Amino acid sequence: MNPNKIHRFIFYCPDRFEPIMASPLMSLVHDDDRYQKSFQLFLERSSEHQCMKDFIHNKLPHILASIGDGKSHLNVIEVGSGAGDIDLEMLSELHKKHPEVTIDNEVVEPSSQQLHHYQVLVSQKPELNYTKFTWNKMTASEFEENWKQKKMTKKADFVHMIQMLYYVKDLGATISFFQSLLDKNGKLIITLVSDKGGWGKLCQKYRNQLCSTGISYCVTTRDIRCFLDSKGVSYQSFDLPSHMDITECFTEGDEKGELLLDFLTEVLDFSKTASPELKAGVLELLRHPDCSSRSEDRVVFIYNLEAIVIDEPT
Ligand code: SAH
Ligand code: HSM
Repeated sequence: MNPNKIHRFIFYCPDRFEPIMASPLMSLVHDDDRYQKSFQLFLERSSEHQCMKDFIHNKLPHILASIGDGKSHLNVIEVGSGAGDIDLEMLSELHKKHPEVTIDNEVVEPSSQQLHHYQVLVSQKPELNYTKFTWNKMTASEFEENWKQKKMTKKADFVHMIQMLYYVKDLGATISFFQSLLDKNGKLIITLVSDKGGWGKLCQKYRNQLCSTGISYCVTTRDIRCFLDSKGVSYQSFDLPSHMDITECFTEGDEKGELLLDFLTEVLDFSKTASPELKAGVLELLRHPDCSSRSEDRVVFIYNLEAIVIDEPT
């Protein structure tokens, strides 16, 4: 076997089985400080959190209406919460829909910085007294291991994984585990970038080069849909159009542009470590009219998120 060929990630779409070559590129998520910096800048330059909030306020209330089956207590699991801003918006919609219930909230987040920000946010909101938070500083797979080791029998009414499945090795096994925790009428919500739009095109064209860093993967909701279809799991899906100002990416040596490129490619120090061909190809794709629009002197990357809603296992 060629040692340079590695299969680290299990893809579920039929066109995705060719082996991935080992690469000298490092995954951005390896370096928590730089990941958080580039994620923060990405949030400032993109409409991502706004489009998530639109989904949360306009669609989520209907999705959450049927959960709980009349119970006075709900269990929630949030995986890859980041600093918790999106999670708390969701919690607040859940509370509005079910104002009488108390909530147990398991937060699963491996970054201590992010977990700390989330804890500070919660400490500033005494109105959250209907919720008990359990802080799990760990990855999704460590959480699964712990859960199984402790032989937990608790069921969840609402599980969500917002923009985090890029960082798990086995997408299908992770989804199946969290879906298996759902109680009657429970819901699992996943969001990722969609195969439609600029990010999908970037993943499709450069998956082999960018995916070989071993810890983060070019996955889109197409991979989720392929997996769910193969298992006969039904789901609802919502398109969430978003955009990001990537103008700075095209100024050689621009510090912010480099941070944004790291986030777009998920590669640590992409500008300094990628081959000149890969860098030129990625930049060309990013500014191609299929992926971006020009407005005045700005280059705006157009992409979609997709939210996939899965019910309890049948
Ligand atoms: N859900 C938040 C954060 C998304 S960024 C939001 O939408 O704003 C992705 C998050 O996943 C980061 O906070 C990162 O620390 C976390 N993460 C990375 N690897 C993970 C893993 N294996 N399991 C769970 N979370 C992970
Ligand atoms: N590859 C990471 C894509 C992303 N993460 C978008 C959050 N938003």
